[in-house]
Amino acid sequence: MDEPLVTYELSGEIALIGLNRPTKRNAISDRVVEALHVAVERAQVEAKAAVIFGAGKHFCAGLDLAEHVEKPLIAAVQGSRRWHKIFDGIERGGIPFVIALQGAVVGGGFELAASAHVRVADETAFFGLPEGTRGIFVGGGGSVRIARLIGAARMGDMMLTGRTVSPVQMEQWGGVSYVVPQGQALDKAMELARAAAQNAPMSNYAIINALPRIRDMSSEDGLFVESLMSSLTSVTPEATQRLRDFLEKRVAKLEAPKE
Ligand code: 1HE
Repeated sequence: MDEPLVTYELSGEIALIGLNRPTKRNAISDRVVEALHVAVERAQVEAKAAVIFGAGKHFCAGLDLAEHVEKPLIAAVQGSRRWHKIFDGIERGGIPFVIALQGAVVGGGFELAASAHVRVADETAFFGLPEGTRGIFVGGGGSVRIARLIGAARMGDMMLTGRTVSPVQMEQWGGVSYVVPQGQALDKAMELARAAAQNAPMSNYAIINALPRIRDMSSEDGLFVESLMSSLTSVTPEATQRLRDFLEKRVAKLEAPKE
């Protein structure tokens, strides 16, 4: 039997979703993006958080260029809209997605990473947007998500010059939140996903769904929606219990970071 293009495994409350086309550097073909969609939908039902990773030395080489050559215009537009829908299901689904990055995080691979909620890179990771070099443009939501993460000027620089960016630089730009030693991105991503899975599901839902929407609102509308979300989450039985647990000293206090 053929290896699946995307692997899926449930580890306790965490869904592990793996791009599994290492011989093509996990390039995203139409079939890969559909298999990713199935896995993401399944995770929303079965898991409290999910981790996406790429098999092999590279996270993802982006769009499958072999499949893209001479694609009819309408198929290219529809393909891009499909990526939007599927990546939106990650960004604005119901559970936190943590992404583990190594090697190439390129083009559509970077766009996929930008749709997750937490990004962890190991020190082998490098980020590139070679669309300019290839004669195309981003089509997987990057002009919105990557531009908002790192700034349109930096994104434009990467696209125009074809430069690659180190994980340390990307962390300074806000494109990743953690840089870990080689080979440790998946473990760190699992640790973070397990931590996020402990939150009240309603809080996670609010964080995932309200934050990107509030970002797109005026300050006045954003503050109003914040008040609604804040009161909505605080009246859940889970919030009442968690607040009592703290007041009655049944849970650990926050600590200063160790590093
Ligand atoms: C591919 C792809 C791909 C590799 N589509 N087949 N993405 C890019 O412009 C990145 C192009 N790829 C690379 O620059 C390099 O492959 C890597 C730096 C990622 C990895 O290098 P390396 O030396 O480990 O691998 P390789 O020998 O270049 O590639 C191994 C195989 O994967 C080879 O196929 P083979 O049959 O000759 O073995 C490559 O052709 C194949 N391969 N990358 C198809 N991308 C929604 S719009 C998003 C727009 C974009 O994503 S633009 C960015 C496209």
